[in-house]
Amino acid sequence: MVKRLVTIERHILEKEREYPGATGTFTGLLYDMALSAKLIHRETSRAGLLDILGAVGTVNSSGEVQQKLDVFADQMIYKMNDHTGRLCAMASEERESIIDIPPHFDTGKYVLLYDPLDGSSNIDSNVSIGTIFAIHKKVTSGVRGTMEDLLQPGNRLVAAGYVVYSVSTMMVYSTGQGVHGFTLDPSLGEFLLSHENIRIPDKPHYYSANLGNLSHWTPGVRRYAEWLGGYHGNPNPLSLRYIGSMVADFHRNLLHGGVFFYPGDLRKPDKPYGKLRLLFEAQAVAFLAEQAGGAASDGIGRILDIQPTTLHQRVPLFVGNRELVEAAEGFIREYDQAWIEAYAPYRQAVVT
Ligand code: P6P
Repeated sequence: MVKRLVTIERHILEKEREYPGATGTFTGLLYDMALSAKLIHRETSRAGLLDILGAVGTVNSSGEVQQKLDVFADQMIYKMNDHTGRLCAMASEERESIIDIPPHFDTGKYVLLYDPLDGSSNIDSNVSIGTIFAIHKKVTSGVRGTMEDLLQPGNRLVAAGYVVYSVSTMMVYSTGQGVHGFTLDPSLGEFLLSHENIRIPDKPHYYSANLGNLSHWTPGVRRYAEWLGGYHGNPNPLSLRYIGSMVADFHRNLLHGGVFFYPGDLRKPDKPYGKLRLLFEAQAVAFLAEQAGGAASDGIGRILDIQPTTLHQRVPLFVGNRELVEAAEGFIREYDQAWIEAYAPYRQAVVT
């Protein structure tokens, strides 16, 4: 029997019909992300054959060496979205500040924030990498977007998703109506629905963290990591899976149950907030995790309630099964008062 083939375009349209308030603009924006993903897939799947591996000799706004594919992916997403009239502004993890829509193009009522190629340091070892995106509605008056439209808490997101370039290329997104996964069929050039309404399994299997940082972690986070592995009375130890590409690590835990965490620490007392970016990494996976029945915290409270103050601000992240995220908060509350006090000034107003 021929299985019903649902392309991502059809799925988005079907979901749009369920919400008369939704407009074609929003649907078009998700199409554009799917097309960007196909074009980035094409380059990443043959990167070893092109002169597109390696670094370009420049650094991004966070001082990280840019890979040729980073720059390609960033430019691809920008060019797919700068002229559509759907956006009033963009922001990229690879660029310092707001990306204005060129003056000769119309603007729209959405803003797009994206990490074009997360985990790109893994590219030349052929390890999975990903694209992350988040979409907010414009909140300011006037035609063009401003930083205020970008610096919105995740509890106002209208959509978020990622693409994971791996054994197969998958696009996973949510518009607040559940989490849905599509697998790219390269022979058709179509993303086909393969994982409808993803829910994080109640029984977790994995934990994902860089245990190489164990010696730097705070006492509570260290005890939490030991607990996850079966110490401190935990009767259900989890398996450790970590490849240093958040999208791939998160995707595994989304499908099989588990927790990914990248905590803050006191290695540099003036930087207690960890490595991951709130707007380009944490908000999107937090939105998806909650849509799939999970949770996401900075170790103190809900990621989606944090009010951003700068575009590239970093945040500790614990994301996955709700009870595993809440356990992390418990260990931190009990053992990490010094860190909580050091982090407090960086943890801006919580917006509920
Ligand atoms: P570390 C990739 O650079 C990234 O931003 C995430 O995708 C990943 O989870 C993390 O950094 C890996 O960082 O310090 O463990 O190499």
